[in-house]
Amino acid sequence: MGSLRAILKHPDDLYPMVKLKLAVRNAEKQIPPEPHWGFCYTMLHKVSRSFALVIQQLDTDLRDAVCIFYLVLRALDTVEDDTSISAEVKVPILKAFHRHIYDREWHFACGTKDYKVLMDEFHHVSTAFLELGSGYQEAIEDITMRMGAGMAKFICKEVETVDDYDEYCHYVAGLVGLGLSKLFHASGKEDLASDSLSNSMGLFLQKTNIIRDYLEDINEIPKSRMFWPRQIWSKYVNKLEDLKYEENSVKAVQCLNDMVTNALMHVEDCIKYMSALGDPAIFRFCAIPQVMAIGTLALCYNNIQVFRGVVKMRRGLTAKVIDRTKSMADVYGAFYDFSRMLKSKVEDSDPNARKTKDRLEAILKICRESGTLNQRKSYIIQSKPQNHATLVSTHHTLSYILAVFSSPPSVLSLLNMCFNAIKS
Ligand code: IN0
Repeated sequence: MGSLRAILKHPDDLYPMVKLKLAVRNAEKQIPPEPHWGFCYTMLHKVSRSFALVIQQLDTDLRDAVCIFYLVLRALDTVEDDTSISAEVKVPILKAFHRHIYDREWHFACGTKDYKVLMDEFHHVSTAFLELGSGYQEAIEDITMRMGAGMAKFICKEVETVDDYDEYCHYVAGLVGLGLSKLFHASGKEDLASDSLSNSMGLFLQKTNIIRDYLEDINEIPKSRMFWPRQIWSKYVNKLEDLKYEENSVKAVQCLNDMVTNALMHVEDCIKYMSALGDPAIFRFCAIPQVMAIGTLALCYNNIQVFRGVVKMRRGLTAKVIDRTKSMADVYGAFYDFSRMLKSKVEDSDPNARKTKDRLEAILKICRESGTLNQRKSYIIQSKPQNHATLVSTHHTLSYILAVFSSPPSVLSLLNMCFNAIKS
């Protein structure tokens, strides 16, 4: 994003962006002194940016367990994703990964940039893992074992049917949901959620990523990665890569809309899962990625740009979601707004228009029946004139900065802070 233009267009993004920037800066300062924990939290910030902040808001022992779980999964992912490693080398590593986490000596050179550092210095992660409570260790080990085996299965297998697609997403994301539910339960803060609802939480996030990342995955060097199921794309084109060619634009968008409609199937379960959470920090941790996902789907639907470049929510909207997602009422409000935005994009000529609208109507109904919608700040409607919104937002931002600093910063450093929040 990084553009002043986006801020001028959405002036009320400024306040949450500055707030987020300061919160990230503050969280990055709170790195534990022990070298292994220091490495883990520094790495967490490098590989997940804003999500690290939400993890850091969890209570201490759960926070440590989730941090390690996140890094173990990222490491497993790094092995799976590295297209330069042959299947013969990769499969045994994936299958044995749940044992490697107990071995302080183990490491395997792969990945690039921050992920290479994570892999080279994996001993810090295993050292920290061995300090977790046994309930946490067992949950992480069990999920790592099942995920590694599932990933190994799909190394030599294509995603053909919609069932394969659900199975693949179960291994790489649904199991994360099952693992997190176990960690929440082990912390004593939540009842144990059902496997089926936990699975849906992961499937909704992962399917959104797979939809959004079409171009990046198909253009992967040395070998394309293909996660869109043949059963869906073969209704529109002969080869998955044909979707990126301009002459197939109409078919490509129809296929994309079919994929979005498939992902929407999980929303009801996700809402059920979130509404059963009791701890406010765990709730935010779960709800923020879900709201980002429905926002991303709303952006991707009927959008040819998915096949041309990167389609991501603007940074200001991300900051707004992080700032505003605190309660179930906020979740209903966000799902309602983004579903309405999606519905307004459905064209009657789309082959799945009826199905998409039915799914959206079902989501809108759940949100309406929650009885909480009139309390929300809308994500879509710009209710105030731009210049008024700019003034209000600037006032909010300045009041916030003055409130968090014990001695008021100079005008120059104030401007600098706003500029940094927009730029980075
Ligand atoms: C996650 C999930 C996640 C969070 C909370 C509850 C969940 C329940 C079920 C399954 C997953 C759940 O959230 C992260 C979000 C994230 O990493 N965001 C990135 C943005 C991005 O585009 O990468 C950020 O930098 O902010 C997530 O996407 N996944 C994940 C991984 C591990 C854990 Cl412990 C939790 C990845 C995935 C594949 C969707 C499961």
